Amino acid sequence: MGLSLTNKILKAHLVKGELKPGEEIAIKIDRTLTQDATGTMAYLQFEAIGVPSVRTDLSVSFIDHNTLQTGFENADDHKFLQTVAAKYGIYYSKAGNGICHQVNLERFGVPGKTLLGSDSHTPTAGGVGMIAIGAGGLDVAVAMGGGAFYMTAPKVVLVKLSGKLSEWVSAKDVILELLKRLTVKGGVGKIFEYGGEGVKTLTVPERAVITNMGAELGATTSIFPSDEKTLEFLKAEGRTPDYTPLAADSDAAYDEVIEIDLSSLEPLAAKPHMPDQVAKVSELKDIKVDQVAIGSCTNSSYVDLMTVASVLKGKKVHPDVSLVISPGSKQVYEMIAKNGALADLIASGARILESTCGPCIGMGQAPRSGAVSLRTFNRNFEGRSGTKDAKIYLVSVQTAAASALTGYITDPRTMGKAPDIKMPEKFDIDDSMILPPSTNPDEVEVYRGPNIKPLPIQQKLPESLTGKVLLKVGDNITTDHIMPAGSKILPLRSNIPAISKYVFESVDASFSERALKEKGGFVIGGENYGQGSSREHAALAPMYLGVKAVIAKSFARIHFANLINFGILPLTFENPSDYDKIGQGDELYAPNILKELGEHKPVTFINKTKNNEEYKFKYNLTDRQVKIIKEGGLLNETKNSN
Ligand code: MIC
Ligand code: SF4
Repeated sequence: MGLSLTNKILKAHLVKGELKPGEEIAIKIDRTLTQDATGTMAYLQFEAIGVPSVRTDLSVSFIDHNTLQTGFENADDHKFLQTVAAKYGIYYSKAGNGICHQVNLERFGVPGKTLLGSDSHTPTAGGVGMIAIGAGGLDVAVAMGGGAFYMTAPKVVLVKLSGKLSEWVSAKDVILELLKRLTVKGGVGKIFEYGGEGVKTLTVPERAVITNMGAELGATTSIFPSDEKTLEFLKAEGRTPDYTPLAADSDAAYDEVIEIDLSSLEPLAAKPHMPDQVAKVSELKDIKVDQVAIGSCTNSSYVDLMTVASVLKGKKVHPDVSLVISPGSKQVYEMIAKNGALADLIASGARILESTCGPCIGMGQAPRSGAVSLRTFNRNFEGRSGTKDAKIYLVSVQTAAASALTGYITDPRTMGKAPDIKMPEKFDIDDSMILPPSTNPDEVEVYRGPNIKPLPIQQKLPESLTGKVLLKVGDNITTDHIMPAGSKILPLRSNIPAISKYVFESVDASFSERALKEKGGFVIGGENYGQGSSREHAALAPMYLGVKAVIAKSFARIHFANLINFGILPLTFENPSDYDKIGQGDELYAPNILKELGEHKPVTFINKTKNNEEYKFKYNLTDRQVKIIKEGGLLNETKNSN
């Protein structure tokens, strides 16, 4: 049996373990990516590791999340990131140059390489044939220091595409179809590899829409082969030498196969409040729309914005709709400005924002109370837009543009002939906003503003644990629930004592105060706990508040790793019905936790509130991970083993 493309790349980068699904493996990381909201912590951790310069082929620090600058915090962080980059051999993409994943695809994506990014949508680069994985900042810091990345060897799923997308149907509808079939936890432990005849019909930016939102399946990553379309894209980006053709062996073995006939798809939308609540746009047609937001790392490429401009040209946005647009990169922005499409967008009544994440992460443009907002983004978790009761639908640019004109959710197929926009043969290239590292690193002094606070340190795991159940939650809790973002909270990412006040704010605003008062405790969760973003603050801030273990039905991949990295035990129920027996406020006691972990036995918890009822909790941890937990996290473990 031959190899899948995924396993070919993983095999070429394997430094430890065996490529058997479920086994722990370690891979060499060629490149890293950070963004400003996770980057400050990642670089503080990198500094703590203490190597003089990054040991990757290439590391890039992007500024794209925290650009609202309503106070000194963001600007201070940017200066910190710029000086750290200059000192340690890292390229620095300035604020305004674009969203990390879009710029990375345009300027840095190289088939066959591995990329680790401190952002969950790092898999976007799978559109150009990379194995690109999202991780917590600490894992990225370790990779920058030359360390391998530990992960569970994934199952490889072949998504076999046939046919061709119809008019007005787009790549966004392909990934929404998969989300409909598989749900937000359907991809956990898997890599989605695209193949089949249909692949040839998709350009790299279209492929990147699909790999980007593979993150919403909970997948480790997604990848397309590197073929003539990849060459076309790299050539248009002036990077022909970066091209290598890459494909799976013709007799490659896969753990699962899913078939999608592109010709059979129609416009789809994810309804509030989860990306897998997918319905046909044609069935949502009487819903009135208050806001339309176009952009994000999913849908902000040149062809996407040209499509929107072409639909809006000569027409006006509906009087009851606020249309906001953020181009994905300076390259896209400049090109639509030069060719007049930007003027068409402005003339139609669109509000044009800068090239950043913006409304996607609640940095401005929060909709009105109870609003319906159509977004071309990738996540519609409750409250993420900045308005708790807003109803967010995730759609394609075609559906967004059509609806902006009519004021109702509109199937774009009712709009007549679809625009026929081609990817340009040559993109405009100007890398002047990507600053190379200093040639005199010793002379660079790292700037640290008052918002940069030292890293909190976790204690070693004691022999026994005791504490209250601080919170009990249900299924699919996202890291946006655990550690919200938005314009008020995001600027505090480099200040853990300050940001920890907002942990679980939208679920239970008294959480942080109670946790501090009780000197920590436990959290009980349902299925897929910690899905969504890679933000390690969803582990770091609870750690600061004294959370010792999270006991859930199952965990999402990145959050699971982040909990371990910060010394919080991720436990699962040996007997699933115990979930119902434990209540919020119950006092739990784990008398022998250290010993049981050492012996790889399930851990025993006693519920003092419920007549000393006894529970057994499991943990799917390797020896390496148990050691990290015992030491109180990866940084302690790394320091102690040096
Ligand atoms: C997101 O889309 O939620 C973010 C903001 O990009 C996060 C990273 C972060 O929280 O800083 C992600 O997806 O990893
Ligand atoms: Fe930025 Fe949104 Fe993409 Fe996250 S999902 S990187 S916030 S654009």
